[in-house]
Amino acid sequence: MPFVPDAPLDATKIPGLPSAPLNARSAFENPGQAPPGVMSGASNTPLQQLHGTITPADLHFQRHHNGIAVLDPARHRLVVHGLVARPLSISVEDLRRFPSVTRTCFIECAGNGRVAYRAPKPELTPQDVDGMTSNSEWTGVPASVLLREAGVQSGASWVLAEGGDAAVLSRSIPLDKMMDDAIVAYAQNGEAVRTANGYPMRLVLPGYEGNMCIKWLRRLKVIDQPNMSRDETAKYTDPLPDGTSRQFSFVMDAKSIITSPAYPEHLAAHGWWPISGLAWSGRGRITRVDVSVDGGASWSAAEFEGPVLPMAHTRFQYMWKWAGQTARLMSRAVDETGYVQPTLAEFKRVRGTGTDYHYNAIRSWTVAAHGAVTFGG
Ligand SMILES: Nc1nc2c(c(=O)[nH]1)N[C@H]1C(S)=C(S)[C@@H](COP(=O)(O)O)O[C@H]1N2
Ligand SMILES: [Mo]
Repeated sequence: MPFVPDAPLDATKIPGLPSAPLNARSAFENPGQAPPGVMSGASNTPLQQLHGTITPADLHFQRHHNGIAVLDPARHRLVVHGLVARPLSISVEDLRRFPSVTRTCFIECAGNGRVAYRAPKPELTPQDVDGMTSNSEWTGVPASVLLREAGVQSGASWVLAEGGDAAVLSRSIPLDKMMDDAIVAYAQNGEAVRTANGYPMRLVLPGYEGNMCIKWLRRLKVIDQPNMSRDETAKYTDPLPDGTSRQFSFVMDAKSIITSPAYPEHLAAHGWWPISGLAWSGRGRITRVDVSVDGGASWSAAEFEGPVLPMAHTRFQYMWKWAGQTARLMSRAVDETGYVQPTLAEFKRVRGTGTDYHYNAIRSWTVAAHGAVTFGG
């Protein structure tokens, strides 16, 4: 348990605390991931407790298929091989000697939103609804630099990325994406990547489904066709109502969620309330977010609160004067390609009930006349 000091009645009358090796979160703030202790599953980010756009590293969601791997950076190697002129075996030290890049982007699990779509109920928090998306500043080496160092041979078109965890998770990534903006990241929000997020190195593919952002990265194999790994065949494929399936649906479509007011908040008084939330798109920048307080009958443009970066969480805000009526709050994101976040009815028509990934329909929160806020409605 961290030391929790009592707040003095008047902090100007006694000296403050001495410094500590780690500047801990205020003892009055207690955000946490949920559920804790999962072996093979997901720990969601408490979106309702965050401000701005960056997810603190210790609150970045975690999704692991067979536990959190603990890798010794002194022994870890990233092997680059396959259709290359010069196979490489790169240590963590070697990786840090290459020229680096830093960029902010979201990572969203392809299954984010599943519970709210499949089993909606009023008592869902933003963390429950959409807590498998997080936004970090990632630092590392462009995958293109490593692939050029290895010398990609003609005829190559895909790269198999593999993790060194007990899941040995592997995915095939189009070579074009790897050469465009993929990063082999060793740092997250200014410090080494957290253990659960792939220490000592992970793949970051801006805008692509989280599953492809291989953590604990140990191998990049240049190949001339997709590997057809378990996670790109048996999983991460979407059955459609017409009996066909969507496979290789890499890019995350535009989406948004209101994080406040949301369950379990309770509006204590009539008057002005900021409707605040996050919007993001795997296809580029968010260009507009509309907010409705009447269940989609009418919409108003929200403001952007901070940086609007491509493939990154964007914070929107809309000041709402609540007069005590029952209200249904919704947000609708539009990205720079002109793509508009679909309504739930549209989404259901196109994707059906068997769909298992890429849930980006518009969601709602209901504010009751007494101020209680619940999911859906
Ligand atoms: N090696 C490995 N990489 C992995 C996973 C894994 O279990 N093992 N999970 C994937 C999934 S499903 C997602 S959504 C993202 C989650 O990244 P995060 O835990 O850093 O949020 O990592 C991906 N990379
Ligand atoms: Mo995922």
